[in-house]
Amino acid sequence: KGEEGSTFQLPDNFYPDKYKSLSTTLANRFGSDSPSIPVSDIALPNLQLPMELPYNEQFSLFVPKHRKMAGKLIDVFMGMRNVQELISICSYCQLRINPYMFNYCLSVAILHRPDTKGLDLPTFVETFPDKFMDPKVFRRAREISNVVTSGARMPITIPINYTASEAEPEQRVAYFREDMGINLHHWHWHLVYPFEAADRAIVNKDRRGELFYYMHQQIIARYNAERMCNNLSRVKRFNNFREPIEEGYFPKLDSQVASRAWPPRFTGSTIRDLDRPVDQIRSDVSELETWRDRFIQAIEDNAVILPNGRSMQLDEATGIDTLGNLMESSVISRNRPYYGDLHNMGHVFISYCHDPDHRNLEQFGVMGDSATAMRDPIFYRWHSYIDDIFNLHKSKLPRYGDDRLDFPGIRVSSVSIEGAGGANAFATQWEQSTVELSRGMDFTPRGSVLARFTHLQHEEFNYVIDVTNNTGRAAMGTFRIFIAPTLDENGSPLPFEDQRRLMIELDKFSQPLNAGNNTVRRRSLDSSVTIPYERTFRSQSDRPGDPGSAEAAQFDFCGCGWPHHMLIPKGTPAGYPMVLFAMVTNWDEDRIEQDLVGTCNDAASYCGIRDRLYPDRRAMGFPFDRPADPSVTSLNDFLRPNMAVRDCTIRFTDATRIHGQRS
Ligand code: CUO
Repeated sequence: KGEEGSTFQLPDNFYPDKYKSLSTTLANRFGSDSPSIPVSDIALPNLQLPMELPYNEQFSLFVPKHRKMAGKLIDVFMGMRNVQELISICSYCQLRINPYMFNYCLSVAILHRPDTKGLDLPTFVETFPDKFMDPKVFRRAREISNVVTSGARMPITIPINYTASEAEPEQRVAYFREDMGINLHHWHWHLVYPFEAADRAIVNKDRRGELFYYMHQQIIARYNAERMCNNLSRVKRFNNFREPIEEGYFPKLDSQVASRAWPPRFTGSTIRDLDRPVDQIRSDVSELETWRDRFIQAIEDNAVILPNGRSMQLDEATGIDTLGNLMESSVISRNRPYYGDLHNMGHVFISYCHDPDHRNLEQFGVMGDSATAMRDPIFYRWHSYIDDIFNLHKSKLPRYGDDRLDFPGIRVSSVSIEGAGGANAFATQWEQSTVELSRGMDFTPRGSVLARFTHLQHEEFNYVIDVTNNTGRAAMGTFRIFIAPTLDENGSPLPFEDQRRLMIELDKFSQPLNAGNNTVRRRSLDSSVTIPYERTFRSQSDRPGDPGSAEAAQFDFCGCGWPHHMLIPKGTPAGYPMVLFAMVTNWDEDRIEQDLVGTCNDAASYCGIRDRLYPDRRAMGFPFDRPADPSVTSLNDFLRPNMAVRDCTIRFTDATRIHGQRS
């Protein structure tokens, strides 16, 4: 059994509960209508490597051995000749392969196989809710599903602040770190951009390394704004690997698969040399430092050393992409043996600092899993450091001159917002939403079990941008909208160089401009960085159309995207000052010619577009991706006629409403 070349036949109706959602989705769509799944005889591929991970262990994309196992399993799923075979191999795998790894690899395969495109991936929070919420919920779910009939069940409420008390200052931004939508976005991003697969096309996506840099840079910019709204200073980068980590983190998550609590990290922990035979990890902290030094050397030399000893120049257009792939690293790194695996192994070192030699038989902490890493304050310190290194490269690039910044004949006379918050004021508050738990429990409750949780929300608004087109004919503009804090932690105006790194992309879109005056209105809901609320937290009852219908498939098409409810930072009750920035560039110079019919592209800024080129020719983060001319000391110095700014505030109201019951 399990040997290469042998065949197997499984009974129908074989799925254990843990896999139900993903596997039945596949079978419902392509198999029969009945819950039983036809299993065909197939030649069994070699699954020895993926089967080495015990069934009840945690699985981490960042652990090299796990990554290799997953790469192999992805290859197996990708290699099945048709969906029938894929279903068959799934049914063979699911009692034998670790559920987390199975779910990850099957998700990657479904996203990348031509014959499963458009298939509904059940939201990960429903499949593995234990990665996203307080385990007390599951105990309660068990209780109520035994005693209360499904129609009479009230949602189980998850408190918003349950991982630390107010004595921990970092807790002020726990609503951001522990937000389900943010963690789901991060999980999905890494699903769309896997590190390893034999089919290089899965890994080698257009500007993948650059997007790794940019998407995580934006997370840091957003987190810093969030911190500043909460009277915390900008995040301190984790650049000295020998220094104790000040921030502790106690995740209060249980793994249902491993039947274990996720390990905490105590205040003052230090990363230590790793020697964990069980994970085939043996690496010293000094190795991390060596990779770091080589990486920085490459930036200083503006060239990467290739395995054959030659060097490859880093150019202005693609240097950041090369560095991103080298840093992450993925199998498309130009020289993994030399530059190593800096970013991923940073996650690994941090996530094992409580048990570096496995003497206590402990698993990794939340930093070891892309679905949970963003809960931990150290995630932001690590990625802030990574971002600083990328910024060294960006700082060496030529400054943008008039030729790159101007749009001759186009003048943006004003930008503003209109909405329920009042003129140029964003309004935020708490909101409660529900998520379905019944699919992801380790028992099968009869009927629905809902968890109610609290998250940040903003009032929707419109951007209003007045543009004069003096070119004498119609033009097409690319609108680029950002927002940033205006004052530093001490209340002094932020210098341009600091402020540009805090710029949060809110939207980017193209729009025709008639000759003469134009007033462009754009809805916040249409943002190019977010996915709609319903896609982040969809539950069966929210879903339009019949499961498996074309309508449902389109709706579920892709889960990557910043959650819309987190578009705007929290602000403060008094109104936190921010500056809104709008720029119009020449679409003829920015555009990428490609067919976007049927693609999921509503969060393209942070996620790209599936199977397509990144839809903007400019550097990601343009025009703030690099320092400006030294004469520019403030944002006002930077402005051109085709740009405009507006001072705004974000006013937070400490009240909670139920989603769908808008005030
Ligand atoms: Cu997304 Cu470090 O890459 O977590």
